[in-house]
Amino acid sequence: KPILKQFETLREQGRKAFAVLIDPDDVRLDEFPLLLQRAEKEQVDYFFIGGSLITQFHMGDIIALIRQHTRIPVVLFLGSNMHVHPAADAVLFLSLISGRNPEYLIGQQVVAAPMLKKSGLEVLPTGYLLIDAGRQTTASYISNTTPIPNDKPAVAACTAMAGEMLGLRLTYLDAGSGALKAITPEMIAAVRQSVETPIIVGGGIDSAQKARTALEAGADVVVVGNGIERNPDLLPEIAATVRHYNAQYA
Ligand code: 1GP
Repeated sequence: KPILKQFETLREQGRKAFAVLIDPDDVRLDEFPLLLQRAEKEQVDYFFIGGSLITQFHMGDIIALIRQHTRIPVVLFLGSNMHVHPAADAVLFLSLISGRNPEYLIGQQVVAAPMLKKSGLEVLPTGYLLIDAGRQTTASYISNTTPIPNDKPAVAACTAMAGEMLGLRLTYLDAGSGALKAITPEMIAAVRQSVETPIIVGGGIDSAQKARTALEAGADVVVVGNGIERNPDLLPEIAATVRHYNAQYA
């Protein structure tokens, strides 16, 4: 089933999904299979792979290991179209609609379009909103954009609405990797009320409680990267939180 359809079904049915973000730069290939076995056992729904900066060239090895150890779909989440890899299943085709830098609104996308068309990857048109994280993140530095203030849910809601009206099919609220503050439930709820698209939430989710708060506020998919890198036990904890939520409400 196409991944966009899977996300839309989550939203329709009130079910939730858990995506583990793999930053290729932080992967130690010898330890990686252990994480993969754990992810498979805990029924992680997606791997997102990417980062604003990628300095190591082993994306292909990482995807090959994922295929070897799991059946979990691989979604590229790229800071640059230089990092497209055809062995993945899909790519979040991000337009950074919280920013006012044309390069990340449409410039990069023009350059990537012909390559993506040939790649056979499923392209997921995504309105990408960077939210202030309590400190400057790599994503806002590299994109040279100002994130939406953390305490302005209406700005996020109107931005998401405009993205949906422009035809973007997913909304990604991101406080950026290693955020000090996760996105507030007020902001997630405001976006939820304003758009019909599935909502992906990530950045600074480093506890099962924060994941649960995001799900209850209206996130359809929670994304966790750094938290699991720092504490691998967080993976089963968040997986259990998502399963529990689905058993209770879906
Ligand atoms: C960042 O949404 C992701 O783009 C996840 O962030 O690494 O802080 O979990 P963390």
